[in-house]
Amino acid sequence: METNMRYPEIISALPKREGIDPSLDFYEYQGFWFPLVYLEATITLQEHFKANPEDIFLCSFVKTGTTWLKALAFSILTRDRFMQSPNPLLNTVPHECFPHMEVDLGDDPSYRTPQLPLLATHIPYTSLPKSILESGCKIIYICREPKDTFTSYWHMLQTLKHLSTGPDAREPAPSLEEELELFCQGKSAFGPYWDHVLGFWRASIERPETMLFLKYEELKKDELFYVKKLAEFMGKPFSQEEEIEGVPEKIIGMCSFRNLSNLEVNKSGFYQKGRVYNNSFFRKGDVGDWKNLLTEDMKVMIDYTTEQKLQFSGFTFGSSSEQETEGKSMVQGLGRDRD
Ligand code: PAP
Repeated sequence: METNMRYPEIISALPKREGIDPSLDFYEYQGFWFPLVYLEATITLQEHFKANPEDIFLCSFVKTGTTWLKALAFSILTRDRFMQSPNPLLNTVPHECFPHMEVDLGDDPSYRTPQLPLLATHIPYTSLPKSILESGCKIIYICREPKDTFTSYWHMLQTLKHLSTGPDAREPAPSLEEELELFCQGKSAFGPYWDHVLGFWRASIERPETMLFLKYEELKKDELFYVKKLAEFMGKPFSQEEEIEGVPEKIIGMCSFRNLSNLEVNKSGFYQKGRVYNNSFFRKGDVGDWKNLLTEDMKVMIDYTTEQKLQFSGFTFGSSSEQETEGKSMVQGLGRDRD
């Protein structure tokens, strides 16, 4: 049993996988693998968090566009205050503009940013504190193509390893092949990824009026459409005057990868008391970057897992690009080989 662990009677009975240090060991709780620090906070939130009816939750798996969605939602809702005066995003990493629940609210579940209804979380749908689901609050979810999600996750793990070199650090960390296998088995932060996505996607079908489901690739393709949609969904649509003045375009520019990644605050500095480099949230922001990391066998492994996991669900990651079509035929080929 870990010393100083909160909820030791619950957590020490759970299946466990070692992380890069003990605070990041993974525990399987309610069907998902949580890093220890976030699991403790999640249980606290499940017991004590009270949603306000006007709260808006930005939900996501890790590395699927959280930072971008946070910047957009924040800019849209605060535009009256910050269109003329300096936008806080110019000197604050988007993650610090409002609470990320399992990071910031573990010790004080009632904390809110004054005059801002936004909260974010990576907690899976079925593990969200009950009051969120019962209060009918608005939820926005963003997902991303699994190979790019894994690629982004892998690169983030490498930056975490650099920061985790103390006496508790576990050596050697899993190789790319091992990490990919764990990801496909669902044994990664907040995984299985596919179950995380399907949980929110099914909920979005059941409660479309209170849930907006986004895809990173689609947001990239048509930012203007989705920024207007986000504003409408959050109850703050752009007025005709604002559209004429190009306010949605200005917000898109402010939140663009190019703009945010070039700001001093995002090039240097740390988030979460030194756990994460701010610049690790802004790596490339490309679609299809998996091609620069994964071998053909690795690609087939993720595509096959995706096909198996999404079978009969009716959900697809929705990219109509050639690589996706190619991926499908490879997976079908693999399926035939196994028959
Ligand atoms: P988190 O889970 O640690 O918060 P998250 O923000 O969800 O990470 O995802 C990070 C990814 O979004 C990175 O992708 P990459 O590793 O493939 O490059 C990051 O570059 C990308 N990203 C961050 N900001 C933006 C943005 N403004 N526009 C597009 N992509 C972005």
